[in-house]
Amino acid sequence: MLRGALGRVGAGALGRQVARGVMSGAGGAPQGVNGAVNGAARPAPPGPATGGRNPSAGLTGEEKFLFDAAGYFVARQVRPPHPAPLTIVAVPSSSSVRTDNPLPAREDRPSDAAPRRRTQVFSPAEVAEMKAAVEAHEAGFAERKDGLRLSGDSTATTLTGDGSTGRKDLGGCLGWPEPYCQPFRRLLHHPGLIPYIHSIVGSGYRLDHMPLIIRQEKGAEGFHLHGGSTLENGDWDHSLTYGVYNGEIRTNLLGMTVQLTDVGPGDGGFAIMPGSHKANFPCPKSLKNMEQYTDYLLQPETKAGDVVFFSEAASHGTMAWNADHTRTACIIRFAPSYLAYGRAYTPEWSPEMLEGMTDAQRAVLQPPYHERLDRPVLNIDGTAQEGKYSTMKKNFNEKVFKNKYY
Ligand SMILES: O=C(O)CCC(=O)C(=O)O
Repeated sequence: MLRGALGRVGAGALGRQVARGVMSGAGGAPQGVNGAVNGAARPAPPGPATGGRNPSAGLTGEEKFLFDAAGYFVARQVRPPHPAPLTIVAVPSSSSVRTDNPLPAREDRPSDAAPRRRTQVFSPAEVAEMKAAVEAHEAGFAERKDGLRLSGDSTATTLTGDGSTGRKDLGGCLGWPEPYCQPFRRLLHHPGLIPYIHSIVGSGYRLDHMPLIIRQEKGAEGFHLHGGSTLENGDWDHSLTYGVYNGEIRTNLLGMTVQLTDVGPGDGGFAIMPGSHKANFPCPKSLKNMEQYTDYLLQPETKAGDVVFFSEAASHGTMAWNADHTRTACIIRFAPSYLAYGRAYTPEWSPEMLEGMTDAQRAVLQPPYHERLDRPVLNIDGTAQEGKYSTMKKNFNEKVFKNKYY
């Protein structure tokens, strides 16, 4: 969809602005948006009310609105059967302000909202399993020191923490020996997560970055704001494009952080500048460094087992850790089937990672290529579906290209 839009407007500055308007459009006016791109308005697609399309169908109407408006969404551990108030925690520089933001109760669910089939994301037992696996690999944590510190030249303790304790990173969890790899391999296709990932990066989604276990002890530095829609020189960072087209949400890189410990108001940890996935100007250094306007930053309050989904097009990062307990989280990035940002997939994922993986897990590890081209993909229920190329097609390609695929 993005390619189509860009192809029509070209890659010049004007085209870019028009395309950005398209990609930033909030789904509410697809007709006008199409008109802006094509020069001719297209009729609106049949909406769910008429039994037609149901874009981003794995998200409820509330989730779609919030993800599109804010650039992130917290999937809570326990989801009640009916829409419930959503708690948003704003963290100004000095103190925490908690704002309860009740959504209107609805007797009738909107027809475009998916049924609330996810009653829980990660149970305490699943969290305990992940934590035990991390503890078994404790010795592998590497602390970021000196030039590897993530707070850069910031002068703000909101980011630098005590000035010496670094964030600790641990990788390789998908290739850990049995049974430790299992709880992390399940993150690739957990039934409570697939509807979100399908709805935000599309069917055929793929693992883009290697999963990373993040640890912050008391006083540990955070990570300056990064990602974002606009490069430092003001150019559009199209590698991290976020957009809505005909009501369908897409982001080129989706961050997913599984919280393995509780994060209270003012504790620190993951933070995001809500709405910045649609920003048109580079994020100034003083903001990236959390030296100014930290009251605009949002550090969500989460429980162990909650999952934060965010568009990498939003400026996001990590606040220094203030709480007595240690923060542990697992961050994973997913991309649409045909895109890659990271390069760990090439020439191949590591053999330890691939060994013993199920078809469903291997489907998520496919390299970038279009879903149409014989790609194994995950169904919404977590089962894997084989590619759909016919033998006739493969034989023909073999004849023409000396390869089953072009
Ligand atoms: O601390 C977090 O949850 C976010 C970390 C992050 O964005 C990163 O490591 O790229």
